[in-house]
Amino acid sequence: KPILLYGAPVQEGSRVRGCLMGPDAYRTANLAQMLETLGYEVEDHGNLSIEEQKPLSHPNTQLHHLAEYGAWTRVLCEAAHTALAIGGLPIFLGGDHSMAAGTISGIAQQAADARQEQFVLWLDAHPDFHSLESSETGNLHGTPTAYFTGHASFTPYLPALKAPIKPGNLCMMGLRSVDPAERTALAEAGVVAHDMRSIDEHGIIAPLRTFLDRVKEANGRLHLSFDVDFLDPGIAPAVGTTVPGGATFREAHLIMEMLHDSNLVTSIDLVELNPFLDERGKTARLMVDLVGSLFGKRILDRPT
Ligand code: DIR
Ligand code: MN
Ligand code: MN
Ligand code: MN
Repeated sequence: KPILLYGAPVQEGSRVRGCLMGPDAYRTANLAQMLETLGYEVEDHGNLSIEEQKPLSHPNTQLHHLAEYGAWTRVLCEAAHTALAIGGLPIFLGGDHSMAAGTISGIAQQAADARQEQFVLWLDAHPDFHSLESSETGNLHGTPTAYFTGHASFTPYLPALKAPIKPGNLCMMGLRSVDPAERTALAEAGVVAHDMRSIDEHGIIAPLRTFLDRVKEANGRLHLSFDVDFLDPGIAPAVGTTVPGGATFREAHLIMEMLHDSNLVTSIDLVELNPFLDERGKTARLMVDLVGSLFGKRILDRPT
């Protein structure tokens, strides 16, 4: 399967500017070349874009860039659906996490066309499970999971959802900043959510294996949505919403290696990289390295 790269220079979902430079930082850090070295065919489809939007208003006056959110969701939904339909493995280079409303709704739609069960692994310090009404900051990158699971209504701002992701098929790991409304909603919806305490207590292997076994059992597909702030800020400073106590270098690589061995990942978002906040490309390079592990880069051969 060829790997298809799509730049999604989305930064309207946050108040911190700089995510629009994310796609080019991945290119500068040699993402495509690294994947080619591992033996993959890679096509860079360049950056997606939206038209200029007229502002939309909403009773929650904190919300900003609602029209842009709708436009990006339409563009990314279409791109994700097409990428899978033509038999590629898309990697969406973000861009803030609001882009996942588009990528994941498009992917879910194509999985439904193919009559396959879609699962999502959400690596993030945040669940991004706000509705338009419950968002306190008004930052729309805090809302995509509530959209693509169908848990909250985003009508008429976002496209009508054709194939929701079942909340039980959405597994979150790394949570350590959850707003009260999100906490209630997550439990009510039945999202599989592992906070950092759970990782401290059980490590990442047991919960990840349980989830991957479920995907395999359902003969399902797995989308990985990887927010840079899943990682500890000490190793990954280039993100607008750092939260202390994130995943370590070793934990992150192990997750990627286990995902590779599972052979279940069929699409990926890399989100929230803000190169303006980086230290000489340190975070971009780490993300590229992690993608290497995800695509089979290993230290030594392992007996099968
Ligand atoms: C917070 C932070 N829950 C909000 N969210 C995110 O703005 O609603 N930070 N996604 O990365
Ligand atoms: Mn996020
Ligand atoms: Mn279709
Ligand atoms: Mn986050």
